[in-house]
Amino acid sequence: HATQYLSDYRPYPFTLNSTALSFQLAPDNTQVTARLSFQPRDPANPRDLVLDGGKGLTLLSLTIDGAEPAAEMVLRQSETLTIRAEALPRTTFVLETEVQIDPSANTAFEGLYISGGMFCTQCEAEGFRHITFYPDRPDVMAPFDVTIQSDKPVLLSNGNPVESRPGMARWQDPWPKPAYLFALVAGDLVAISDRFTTMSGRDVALNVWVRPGDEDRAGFAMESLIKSMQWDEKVYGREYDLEVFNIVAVDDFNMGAMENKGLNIFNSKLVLASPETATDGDYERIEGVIAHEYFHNWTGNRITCRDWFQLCLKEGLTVYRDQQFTADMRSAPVKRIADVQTLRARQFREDQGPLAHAVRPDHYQEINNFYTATVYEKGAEVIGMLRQLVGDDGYRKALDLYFDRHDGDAATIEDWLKVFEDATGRDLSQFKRWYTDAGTPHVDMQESWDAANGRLTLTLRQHTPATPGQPEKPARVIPVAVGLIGPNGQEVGKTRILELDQPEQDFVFDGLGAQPVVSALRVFSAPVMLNRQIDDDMRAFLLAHDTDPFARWEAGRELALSALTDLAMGKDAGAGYVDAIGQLAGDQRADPAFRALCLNMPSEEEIATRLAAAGTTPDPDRIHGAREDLGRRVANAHAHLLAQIYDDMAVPGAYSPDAEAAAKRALRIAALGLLNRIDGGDRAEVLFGTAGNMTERMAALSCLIRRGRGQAALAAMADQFASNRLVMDKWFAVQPMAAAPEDAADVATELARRSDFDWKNPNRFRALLGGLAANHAGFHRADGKGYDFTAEWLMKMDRANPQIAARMSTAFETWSRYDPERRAKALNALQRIADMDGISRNLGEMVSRMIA
Ligand code: B3K
Ligand code: ZN
Repeated sequence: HATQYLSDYRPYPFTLNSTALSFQLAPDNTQVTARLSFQPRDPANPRDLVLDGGKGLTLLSLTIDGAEPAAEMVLRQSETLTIRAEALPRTTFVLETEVQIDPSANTAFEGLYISGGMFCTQCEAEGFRHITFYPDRPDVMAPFDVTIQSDKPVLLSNGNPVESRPGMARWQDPWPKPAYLFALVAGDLVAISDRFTTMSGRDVALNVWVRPGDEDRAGFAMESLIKSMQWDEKVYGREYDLEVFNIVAVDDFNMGAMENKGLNIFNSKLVLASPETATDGDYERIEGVIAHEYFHNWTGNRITCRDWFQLCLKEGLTVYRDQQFTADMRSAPVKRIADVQTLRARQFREDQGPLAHAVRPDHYQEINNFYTATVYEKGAEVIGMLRQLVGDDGYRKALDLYFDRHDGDAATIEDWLKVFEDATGRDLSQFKRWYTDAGTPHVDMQESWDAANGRLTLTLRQHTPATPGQPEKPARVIPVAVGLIGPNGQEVGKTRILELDQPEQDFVFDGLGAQPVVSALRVFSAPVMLNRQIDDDMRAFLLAHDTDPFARWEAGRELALSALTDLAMGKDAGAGYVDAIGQLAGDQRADPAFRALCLNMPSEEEIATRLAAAGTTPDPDRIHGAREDLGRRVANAHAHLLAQIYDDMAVPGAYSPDAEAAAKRALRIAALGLLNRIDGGDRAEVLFGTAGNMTERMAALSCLIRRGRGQAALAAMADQFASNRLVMDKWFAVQPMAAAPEDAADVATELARRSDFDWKNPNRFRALLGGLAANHAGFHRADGKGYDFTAEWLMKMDRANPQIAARMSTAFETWSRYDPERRAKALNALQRIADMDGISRNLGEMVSRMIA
């Protein structure tokens, strides 16, 4: 499998003036006619026309300006079709091809496929080449004119509808776009509909299309869409640009959702929600992902990527935008803390192992393997840092210039940084390392206090551990936001952004009356690991007094992590944490969502990552034991308070997914999780039987499983929701996740034998394998059973759906940080995968990077 390099980029030798497609849909024999109007870029230098085209395409006919070229002028190779330069006119010409494809055989869900009887497409990154022969690269853009013939009642494509009668529909998309943004849907669908008037007065028809019977679960998605459209106008001045905006929910989908121009396609789990079937977390994700895909209309579609190495150009920016949106819709501090938790759990973990890569990678074998936490979440962090360095006004100016200068372009990270340089005058050449260099910087902070002169000096040092292919890491620009708190708990001066751009630097604070406590890395101003000398008393002080909510939460987190890592290494610890957490839990003035975040202990995975970063081999069983032990101590110490929180936070009346009610439920559930360690599961049993919403029912179910008394509740739920796939996905996921570590792999093995383990459905497969992988000590069971189970299923899945197999293989990405016995077992499982016959490029690349 060949490696692609960023440095090999060359513009396509032809421009594509227009694309006309015509589909005759049939499940196993769909015919696609493509009329492509090309123009050579440099007529003096004739070039072959190379089109991408997957193995599944059968070429029925090909003409150039209406005439068939000589057979030897057309060359079919396994993934391309080449037309020799000699057969091509020197000016504009029309290439027409007719191909046959078989959507019913498409189990990879890439290109045109069938889900629940409905035709749908997924083209990003390189799926369009499985539909017809085409220059399938993001820098080749054209307006599309699409005709669909089918007996399905609803026929959709990108752009505006121009013609429609029974059996036929025609759509035109005036905005030139790359093939990855193409979409087509044909099915028996119903819509919930609304309208939106844009800031300049254009009227837009909005539809959320679902299967008949699901309409009553689509309302929240529509509300979220309208909020997103309003927000992008208000905050970024960006208006929608077509007559219609369609969203379609499908059951078989490789990821969350896709931003196809004017026709977003969504995994049904990110559209459908009702209080009985969806949790607060599901509602928040739906709102965020609807916004994310909508925001892509400007950051992704109007301005796209020159090549796939630039993926973070659209993804990092769009994640940054959807994070801002959620912060505005809900609580900004709570959102920031949640985003940092995700970043640490997924991106720091990725950066620590063999899959570490730069936000803008410079080589790949399979681009679908790079839709990662690094490209997305760290890509968003990099933008947040840029904003801190240039200020809010600078950010706004730069974004205005970006939209102005690059509308209609396929752009690069260089273009992006240049608009910031031109708008603000700041030199960003060193900052660019955040895009090109992999790895999480470690920042050490030392304080020295000069009492005679009232002067505090902070010495900051940075060091980034080596990552695959990048042994040396030069210093980066790291914005470190610092506040000072006086002994009385009062803030001393304003938060300062220290710009650390050397390996080591001193920052001086003068004119201080008494030694302050330093609140460092406020708002998590940079995606780094901060090491500072600080004792538990100072942490408790920050937890009580810090005015920056992130730093305040972080102080509690640090207390928990230091206790847990000490306990996991057999030391006695935790008393300070148990006290401090009780005070915070009882702090009535604090937002319930914030208190819930503080009550949730760090995950076992996070403890393992922390230990590994400090050079200690994590022991999954001891980590599990330490966390159980500390949780029980917190519950025993504060049983009365927790029980009171549990009762007080019950939300009476009808369920509403709003942030305030969700916050109360979150705190209630956090209290339940702790109490469940000492009440034998009694509260959970009552709650499961009485809760009127899925948020509390799932929490109760998970608690019951943890106490070994989940059987009746599981049976009741399977009975009630047998025909609701999304609920049954939760049912499949929670069992291996909440099982005792020694049972998790057996539970998963048992579930995989069920007839409703429809493993080819990506959601179902992710539920089971992801549920096991989320049970840290269960997946890393010492006898290797977790590894073997996962490896067997990855090999099976790879033959049907390589993207899903590759994605789920990241369960192994940390394998090399464990003890020699586990390492040997994990490596053995990975080696078996690597040796399999006909392994896909997707899984092949992942496994070879992991065992390199
Ligand atoms: N752009 C799509 C992701 C496509 C993934 C292809 N393997 C969804 C999103 O990020 O908005
Ligand atoms: Zn995206």
